[in-house]
Amino acid sequence: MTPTEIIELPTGQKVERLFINNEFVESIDGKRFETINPSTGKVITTVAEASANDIDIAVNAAENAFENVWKHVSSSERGRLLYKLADLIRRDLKILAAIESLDNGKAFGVAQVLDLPIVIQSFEYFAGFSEKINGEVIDSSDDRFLYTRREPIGVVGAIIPFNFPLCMLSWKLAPALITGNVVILKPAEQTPLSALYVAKLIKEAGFPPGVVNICPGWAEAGKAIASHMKIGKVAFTGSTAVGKSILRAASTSNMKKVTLELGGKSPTIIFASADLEEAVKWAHMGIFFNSGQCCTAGSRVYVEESIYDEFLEKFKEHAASIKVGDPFNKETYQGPQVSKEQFDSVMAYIETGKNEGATLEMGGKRHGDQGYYIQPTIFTNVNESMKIMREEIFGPVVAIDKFKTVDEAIERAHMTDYGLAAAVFTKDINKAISVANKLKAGTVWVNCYNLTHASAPFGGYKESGHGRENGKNVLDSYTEVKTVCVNLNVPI
Ligand code: TXE
Repeated sequence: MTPTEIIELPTGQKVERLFINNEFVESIDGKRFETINPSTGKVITTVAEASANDIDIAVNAAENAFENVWKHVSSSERGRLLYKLADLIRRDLKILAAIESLDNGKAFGVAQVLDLPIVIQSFEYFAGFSEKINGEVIDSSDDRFLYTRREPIGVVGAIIPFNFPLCMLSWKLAPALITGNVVILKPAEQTPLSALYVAKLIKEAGFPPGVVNICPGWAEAGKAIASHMKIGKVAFTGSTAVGKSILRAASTSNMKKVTLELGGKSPTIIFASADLEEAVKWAHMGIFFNSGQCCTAGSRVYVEESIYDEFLEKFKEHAASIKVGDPFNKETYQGPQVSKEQFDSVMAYIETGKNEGATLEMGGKRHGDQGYYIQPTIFTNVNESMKIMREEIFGPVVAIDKFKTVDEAIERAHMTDYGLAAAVFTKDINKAISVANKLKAGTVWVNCYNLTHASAPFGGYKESGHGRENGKNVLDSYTEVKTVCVNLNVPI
């Protein structure tokens, strides 16, 4: 069975259109765009492209669904629908993992055991909040009765990137739906296919028409969401530059609420007291997982001077053992970059690193002769004035340097505009906790990397974002709190 057949398998029906009101429809102007297989550079298929007009139609469908149907659906029923969707995703896990690999290039084996379980976990975790999202009674004075209600915002927008198409979809849809909102979701232009397959499952699960609308498209569709007057909240994951433009669009339109999960330049700090084998393994996962296309990528590794040489040797050995290649090959760990643009951008950073005077220890070249593969690449002799130490590269490129003291490690870790994640490796628990407490990052991993859970808040300090996703706190960003004040100072 080829991956393309897998996409068409379950019903034989074509899904590469906009999903509005539980129907797959062409865009108003009939425009379509190509989605490319990054392993070969060849077109997989074409997909309907949403314009601002299509977003408007989707918003009206969503608003109608909210006012006339979804608002009146009980919290327990919303939870049941999310559990049902999770079950359908579990049933079709292999199909979804295959679509994800085909469109994004990530290893099929990894998508099966990491991406898809995260998606299911997200829907089930948030389904568990059904009937548990409550207001409170506030004890004030005898002449007043005060209580709060947690109400849905209404129509919310979600704009997601190419690196984890299904995980990002679930992180946005699940909290939005359990809190009673309706959604317009725009997948990334590079990876629209898995979201459209989920659209089919949403219909099959029994969500009423208009509750979830999925509109593939480019920046125009994203801008239309960010500036739409009827959208009350937008959740975005992507670049910091676009995140800033979304904040501007929100402020000049209807002051919609905004949560942003943006880029990073995360430091990994490895102390001499670390278990070296473990540190090598996790630091490796920190940067090379998902071909380096992770917002949390541990792209700056700082190693305590006394173990630097040994660490570097082992890290290089490990990197040399990475199987780069066809995502559908069982042995593959690292697939291609998602697109020609991303490939070119990462290769340009590698050239910059060389020109800036960093030492290219390993890699630095294209892998193979077709598709967008890049060799695992290691730079040493780096400093924070270099572009490769300041900017998000979003590829399998790591910079490794040595440090002498704890203070130096923390100071250099902070030499970035970002603050999404960081990692600390040591067997000294006191050192681990005190360094973790000092680091300005939304997540600090100790003796591990990239482990997320639906229950753990995720987001960034500084230019890595606004607000948090996951965990129970995210529910606040999808609800309005209403205070009701009843005057008891009346004759009875
Ligand atoms: O991101 P964009 P791109 C970083 C990473 C990467 C770089 C560029 O460094 O190399 O961003 O990637 C939509 N208004 N991250 O170009 O442009 C777009 O269609 C509204 C980090 O893919 O930010 C897509 O759906 N929406 C990151 C989404 O925004 C707009 C993940 C992300 O695209 C828009 C991805 C606009 N003006 C990239 N312009 C992370 N945090 O994990 C584009 N979009």
